[in-house]
Amino acid sequence: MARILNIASAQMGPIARSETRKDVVQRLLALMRQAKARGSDLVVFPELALTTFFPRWFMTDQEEIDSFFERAMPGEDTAILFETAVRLGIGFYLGYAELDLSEGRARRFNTAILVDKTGVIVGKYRKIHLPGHAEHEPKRAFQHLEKRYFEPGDLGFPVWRTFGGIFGMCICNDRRWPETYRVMGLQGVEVVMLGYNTPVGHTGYPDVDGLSHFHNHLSMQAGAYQNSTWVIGTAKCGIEEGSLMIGQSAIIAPSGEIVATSLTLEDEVIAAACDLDFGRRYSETIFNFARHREPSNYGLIVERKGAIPPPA
Ligand code: CDV
Repeated sequence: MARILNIASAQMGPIARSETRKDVVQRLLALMRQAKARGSDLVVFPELALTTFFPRWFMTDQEEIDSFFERAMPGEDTAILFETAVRLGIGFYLGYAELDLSEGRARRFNTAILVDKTGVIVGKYRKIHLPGHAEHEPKRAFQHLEKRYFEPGDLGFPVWRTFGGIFGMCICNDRRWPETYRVMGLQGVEVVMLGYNTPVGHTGYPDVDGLSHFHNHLSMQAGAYQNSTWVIGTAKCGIEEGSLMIGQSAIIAPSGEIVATSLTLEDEVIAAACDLDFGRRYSETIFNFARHREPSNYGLIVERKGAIPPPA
């Protein structure tokens, strides 16, 4: 029997700092209803989807910083997302800032959860590749302080058997690293979901920053093709508190082809019927890992962090 799953990507336009959780959750609910109206089984929301992208600001007041974090999921303001998902019969991926107190100290992560159609959290992922910097850099127009506000995720890159397939998650900058997809590819992943906030002007090199849109699709398309998996990438975008962030949310097939992409920099739903067996054309031929990979030659990938050129 064909395993066709209709998956939506629910892009969000900017979230102002003044918007409350309740305001934002109303927007998420509207997007969830649109996704359901298009026949979707699962909707993928962006990274840090409940607040403005706060790592753009240097803050020292811990109370102020923690106002962007969730202490519980579902919490008071987010419970309605879970209830509505159950009522509509739709699952969702949601990114948020997580404040975890379970180990006797405050730990802060950039987190995503996967919720099934019964409202159960079936998977949690904590962002591993944290971009940016930890200290204030006054020369930057916008800070990118993910290394200050979050610690690297401690859950690895697991996959989950759910929605009739094998699902994995990552978050934003993770999509640029081949290791992200390959670790999930080696667990037979069929759908990788990810949300992102990608400000243009991050590197300060105009030629590099001018290619932000190209690099967005390049990395997701490569990850999909090289690992025989669907990739669903969802942006939060537009001009948010003066910072321009790219859109281009995309649903990408295991062929590496984009089957749907957003047109705006606003709240917008795109959807596609994803055949979860489509990747087998690739995983059983050109990317048959068991037949063609040569791991004994790949040791440096896990042994070495930074590049060390040979002696001159
Ligand atoms: N939120 C992110 O991880 N953003 C990064 C930017 C800073 C380059 C990204 O990789 O899109």
